[in-house]
Amino acid sequence: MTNNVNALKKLAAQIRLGAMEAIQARGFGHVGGSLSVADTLAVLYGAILRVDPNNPKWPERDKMVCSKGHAGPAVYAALALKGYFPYEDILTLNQPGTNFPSHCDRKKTPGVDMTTGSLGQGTSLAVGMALGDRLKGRDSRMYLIVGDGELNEGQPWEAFMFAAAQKLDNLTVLIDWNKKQLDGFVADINDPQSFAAKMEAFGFHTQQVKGNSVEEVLRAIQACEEVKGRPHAIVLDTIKGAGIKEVEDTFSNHSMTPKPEVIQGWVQILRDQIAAMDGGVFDA
Ligand SMILES: Cc1ncc(C[n+]2csc(CCOP(=O)(O)OP(=O)(O)O)c2C)c(N)n1
Ligand SMILES: [Mg+2]
Repeated sequence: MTNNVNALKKLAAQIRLGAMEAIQARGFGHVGGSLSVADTLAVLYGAILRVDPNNPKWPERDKMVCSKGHAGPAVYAALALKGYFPYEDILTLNQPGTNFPSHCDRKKTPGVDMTTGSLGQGTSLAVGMALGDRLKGRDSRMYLIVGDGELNEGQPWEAFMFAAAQKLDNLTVLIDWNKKQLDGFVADINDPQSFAAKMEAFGFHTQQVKGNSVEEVLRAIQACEEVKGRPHAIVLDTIKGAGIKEVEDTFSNHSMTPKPEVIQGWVQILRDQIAAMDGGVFDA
């Protein structure tokens, strides 16, 4: 665990690299939404989560639900770097018989706390788990990642309302506001206006930060620990495809099938970035 910003930046780059190497091995996958959330995963697994990779089902652990389950490649990279399983395993992403399916599956992958992928359902599940922890008297925290396009669904809003009514202050909702969903801009498809204003109105302690800045995400998550009696929401102002300029600049960057030489180029960019970074080696 580390609070060192340089180490967290490096971990974020390593998560991006892991996600891209896994997608490279399969030939296609969810590139944009894996990259936008890498910094948040680095902060969670590098600095925040009380977990034990040797005992993934430890009941007192903090939990992480990635409701945008298609960001599996980034989640798997974070878990591998944290020490849940060998890094090479994630290179079986989405292959027949793999334990690393395209979308997160708690029955297959150690460290995955909830099966997700059918968008809109993860919030209800995470709220139920957070409530369950409270009823059992555990001091565990729940961190939930939702997509901005995912919030087109009605179900999360029902669960947000319930979480606030229950004063679930062990819940932190991280909204990956990367402005795009599968086939276009969120604002064009079903304009959410301000997520921050909505979450505040629902009764959440709400912050909005630059979500591709590990410093800002770290500070915001730490600030949640000081606020009692309300669930927390952090709107992550991110870029879909963050960290690889060519992907950021590609309009359709949701699920991509890059030519082998193209994805090899992205992998090399990330390897070069990591080699040039100080911040030491991440110590799980
Ligand atoms: C209920 C449901 N409808 C449709 C899909 C197909 N789908 C997968 S990802 C996606 C877009 C999600 O957009 P967003 O939540 O913004 O994710 P991100 O931008 O972070 O990739 C869609 C429509 C799904 N997985 N579940
Ligand atoms: Mg999105």
